[in-house]
Amino acid sequence: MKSSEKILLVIVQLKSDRGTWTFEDLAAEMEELVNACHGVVVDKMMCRIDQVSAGLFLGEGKAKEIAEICQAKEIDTVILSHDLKGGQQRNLEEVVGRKTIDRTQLILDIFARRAKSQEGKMQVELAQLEYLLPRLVGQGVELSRLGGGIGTMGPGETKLEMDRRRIRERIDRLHRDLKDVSADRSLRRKKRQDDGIPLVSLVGYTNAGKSTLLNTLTQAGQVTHDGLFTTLDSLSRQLILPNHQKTVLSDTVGFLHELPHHLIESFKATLEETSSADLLLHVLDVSHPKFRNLHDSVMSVLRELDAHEKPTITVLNKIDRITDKDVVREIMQSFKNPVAVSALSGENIPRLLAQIASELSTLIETIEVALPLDRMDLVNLAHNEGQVHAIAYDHDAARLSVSLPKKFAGLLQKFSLKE
Ligand SMILES: Nc1nc2c(ncn2[C@@H]2O[C@H](COP(=O)(O)OP(=O)(O)OP(=O)(O)O)[C@@H](O)[C@H]2O)c(=O)[nH]1
Ligand SMILES: [Mg+2]
Repeated sequence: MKSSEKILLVIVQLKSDRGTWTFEDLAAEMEELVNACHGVVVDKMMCRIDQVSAGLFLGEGKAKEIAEICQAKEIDTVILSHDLKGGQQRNLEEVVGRKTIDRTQLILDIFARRAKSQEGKMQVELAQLEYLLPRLVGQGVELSRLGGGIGTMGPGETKLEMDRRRIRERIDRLHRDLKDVSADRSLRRKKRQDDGIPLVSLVGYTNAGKSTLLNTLTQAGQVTHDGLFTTLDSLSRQLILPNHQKTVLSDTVGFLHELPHHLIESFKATLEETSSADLLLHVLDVSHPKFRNLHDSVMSVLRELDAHEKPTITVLNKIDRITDKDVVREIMQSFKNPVAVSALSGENIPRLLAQIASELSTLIETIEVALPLDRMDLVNLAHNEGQVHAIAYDHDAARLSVSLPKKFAGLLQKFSLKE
């Protein structure tokens, strides 16, 4: 594969989405994404669109202008910062005369390059094929008639399947295999819950410092790197808090502004670590000029995972890069449950550990109760909502030791064996 593909970036801003992301912000992020595929951005152009053209997406004049730049600068690939429909992509490619891909395809390409575990590769391939299927014409065509490179490879440098019938079969197969992996994972999770060990999950924008924090807290040896989407597979490690409480801390794939829906769907198994967590550590790189945008993007992915209302600590990271501590204090004002740290230097990590312990202690209570035998509803509740560590029946009561969320513990409190 050509590793120095020459790229023309077309940064699109639609009239409808003139929000908090400026052209410059979008361009900076697109450049990072291209870097992650080892492409070289030779030129970039801005493109404001008031009315999307059904056929070409852009206006005809703009498409011709792109074609001229491609000629003059010997561009290999045109990448749009906005998603295209299949027909628009083909038409645009025709006018431009170069391989033309959209943002989703670029992101999928990065994932395909980075996937290491079997599960990661399956998830990426599934996302790629589901993206591709509605874009094929007839029985199937080359993804791009204009050569390979960025956007055309599956995980592990395999060539993406291009035959419609075989893609369908492959998608079914991947769904089945991923379901098995997900079932394995649920079993392991259930075992941990039964042991009463809370799961603390790192979430955040890609490059926020999640893996660095995992390493600092647990010496996990997770790979860290200044670039986008370094981590794709989840990794869990035991973390013992200063109060000796055992927890499991998990690191997972980072989020991105408007993360393609296909990816979220196919990474559901990996992201279950997030949806089933007892506590989220939302890691935010406060040295990033647009850190508030990054925070909001993460919140919207969490919403999609239905995890946005989970107990959360906002970990304001990379404070070693901010010399004025008043600025840090001011930033702290605007976030829920903030702790400002440097995952790299270790600054304020003890404070974070204390905060984790304090959050967890407010969530779960372990009680010993003797429930009357005519209150099997409460025995069921203990089983369904908590972790029953021990249960014994005698002639008039079921004696249980159970850890469960405080709101349920309250219902059992009057049968407590301790004063
Ligand atoms: N200065 C500074 N750099 C940090 C800090 N934490 C992380 N970094 C750097 O930020 C970059 C990204 O860190 P990672 O830990 O790989 O980030 P991540 O959130 O795991 O990223 P993805 O896996 O891509 O989602 C690396 O170059 C780290 O060394 C910090 O507290 N201070
Ligand atoms: Mg990481």
